[in-house]
Amino acid sequence: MSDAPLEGLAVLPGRLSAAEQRALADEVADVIAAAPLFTPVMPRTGAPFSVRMTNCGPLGWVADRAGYRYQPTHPETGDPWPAMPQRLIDLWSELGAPADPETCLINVYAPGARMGLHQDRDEGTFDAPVVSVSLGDTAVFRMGGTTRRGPTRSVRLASGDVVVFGGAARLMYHGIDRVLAGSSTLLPGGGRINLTLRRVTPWTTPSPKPRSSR
Ligand code: MD3
Ligand code: FE
Repeated sequence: MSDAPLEGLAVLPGRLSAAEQRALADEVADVIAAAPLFTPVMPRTGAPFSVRMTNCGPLGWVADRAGYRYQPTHPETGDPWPAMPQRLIDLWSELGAPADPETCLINVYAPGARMGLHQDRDEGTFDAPVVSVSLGDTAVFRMGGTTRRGPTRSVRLASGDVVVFGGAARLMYHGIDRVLAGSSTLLPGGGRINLTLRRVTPWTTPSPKPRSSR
């Protein structure tokens, strides 16, 4: 079996400047103030994630005893998710992703938080890439193939790094082994924030305007 990186994976180290990271971290703090972090739990067992989450954009990912799903409102406040910061919409389109992103999932890693190896399959389309933006402390990111077994490799994701998971990489297994405390001063109190931009529903490409015959 080949251990070449999956087709459709693009790692962009330092894609965001220090100033862009600062501005984005401030906008994310505003989102969290309006849509408080919640602790997702595993369906059925109710075991809590160590990562806390919130969302912005028209839809947001939630996890409770009933399952994993996207919904238009915050699970605790019932409010619609805050608007997606324009700079995230712009980043998404600069990376060549289609239509507009429908959600930005905000994962907050306090020291010691991690995320086990998993596949992201709750979206109604896998045709669009997932775009990940890392802020704050460096993460040890583990990525495998499109089946649970087989070789994995580990990559460090630092503040300002952006990763595009398109093509075959869209369905790769991945997780966060650990976060390196003290590796960044971006976030007050340390820790790490990961943003993932996604399409949840299929989009239709506008059909060409019929050309007038005269
Ligand atoms: C590959 N987040 O939110 S980012 C997730 O750092 C998630 O918080 C991790 O896994 C984090 O689902 C990893 C990298 C990532 C995110 C989403 C992906 C890789 C992905 C979706 C499909 C394929
Ligand atoms: Fe994931």
